[in-house]
Amino acid sequence: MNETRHAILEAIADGPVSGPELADDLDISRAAVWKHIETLRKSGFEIESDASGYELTEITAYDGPTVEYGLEAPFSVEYHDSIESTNDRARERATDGESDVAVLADEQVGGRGRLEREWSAPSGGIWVSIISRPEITPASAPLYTLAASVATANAAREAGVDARIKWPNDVVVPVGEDGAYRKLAGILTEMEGETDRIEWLIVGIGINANIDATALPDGATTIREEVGDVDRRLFVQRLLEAFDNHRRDLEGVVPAWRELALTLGQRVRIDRPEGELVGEAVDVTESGALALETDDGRETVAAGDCEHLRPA
Ligand code: BT5
Repeated sequence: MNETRHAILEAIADGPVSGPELADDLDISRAAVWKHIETLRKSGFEIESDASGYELTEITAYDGPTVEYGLEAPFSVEYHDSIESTNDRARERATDGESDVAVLADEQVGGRGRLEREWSAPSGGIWVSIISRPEITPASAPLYTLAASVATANAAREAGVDARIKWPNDVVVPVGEDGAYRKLAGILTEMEGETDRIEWLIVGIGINANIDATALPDGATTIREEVGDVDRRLFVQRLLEAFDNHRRDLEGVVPAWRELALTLGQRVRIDRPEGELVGEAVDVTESGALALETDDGRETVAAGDCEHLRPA
């Protein structure tokens, strides 16, 4: 956000400050103060004004400036009411050389899952794609996906949802005790680079927030369905802050992931290009691969679709 507008918000957040006082403190004209206040109001900051001055009373809007305001992570936020796919837009910005941008949308009309599957993303959800330029090898990139699922699950848990993680990238809500679940969020990581170096990495996170589950495919759940609507602005801020913390401490990601894993201890079937594998999921390795105990011994899988099987 524009620095002057940010300074105005900080000043008027704790009580009324007069226009002349703001103009003096910021070394701008009174007319400029008024213009900035109008711009802020249009961005969704509710600013009251009376004889004692301007006061920030509420932030109701969900958009770029309101998400950036108060965000304790280094991301600039680009917001769209409606977009094809936030991952596609983030790709464009990453290709232009940018980093630490979060592309956010209220609705996606061409949302993508993994392997070109469709992702339903109606208005009311949280659809966000974050650009990073990490100094890690592509082999460690899955840690970014795990970091995003840990950040998502914990943000949902803070909102009161019993969110857990299904390997590798689904945030789910368990149904009963036998490993069944409904899907709350999915993550799509895409990157560009060479064998030993990542140019850019985009983590796309889709969270079914303030949406009726009936608007989504079978097997999906939403935050609305589980606990009622959330303040998406605060939710995204917690999500971006947690993700930023995890990417700065990649060694802590797998231990944090294990704590939330619904998959460990389950009998699973992994569908992968080389063929399917059935066994008990026993651990996740340091690089995020799933370790399975199969009839033929221990196997590790780096990628694939995972299905929880009902106990025999
Ligand atoms: C994923 O794929 O779970 C990754 C989803 C990533 C979405 C985000 S939103 C922001 C960013 N921009 C994008 O365009 N994408 C990312 P996958 O594991 O392949 O799961 C896809 C499958 O989940 C579909 O085939 C459906 O069966 C199901 N599905 C589709 N939409 C869903 C939804 N909203 N909630 C739960 N399940 C859904």
